[in-house]
Amino acid sequence: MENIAVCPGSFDPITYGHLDIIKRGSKVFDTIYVCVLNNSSKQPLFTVKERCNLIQEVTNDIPNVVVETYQGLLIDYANEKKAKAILRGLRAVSDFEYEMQITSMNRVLDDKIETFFMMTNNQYSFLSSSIVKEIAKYKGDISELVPEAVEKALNKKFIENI
Ligand code: COD
Repeated sequence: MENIAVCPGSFDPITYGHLDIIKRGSKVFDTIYVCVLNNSSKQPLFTVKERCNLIQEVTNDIPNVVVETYQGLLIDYANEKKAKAILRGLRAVSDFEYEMQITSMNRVLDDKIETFFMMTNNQYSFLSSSIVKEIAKYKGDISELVPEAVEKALNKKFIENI
């Protein structure tokens, strides 16, 4: 039986931290559905389509990764995909409370789907989409933080928004 995982997030935009979790996860699971979902507490900079296109571009070389979007509950999407697992990344203790809350809530909604956590690579433990956007906004160097395609998209976005 195929081991399917969903790697959900806002990915606004995808960073090397996200990409590291997706790459490492792709060695453990047969298929990973990277799904762009709505986080109602965040105001995205990129449209869903832009975010999906960027993820697609930077994961093109990983054959068992599929990029999609979904309007609705993560757990419903995971069931549609027949996923056994939800894959999340953990950076610092500060992530823990939030992750525990959504994991517990997802388990209330469906206790057959397990959430798996992968510790961030030390190199990316400080990295978040918000920090990258902040640095890009003020024209700082983000080349070590995001793939080139994302860097270009961010620079374009901030030029457009001036
Ligand atoms: N290193 C390792 N992991 C990282 C790094 C890094 N540097 N940066 C981010 N990550 C991890 C995050 O910890 C997270 O696990 C994942 O990557 C995605 O991060 P984000 O910030 O892009 O995504 P979130 O946290 O905003 O995603 C939240 C969801 C969109 C998944 C959530 O809101 C959701 O499920 N929405 C759908 C509606 C729903 O089902 N709601 C009920 C939830 S109980």
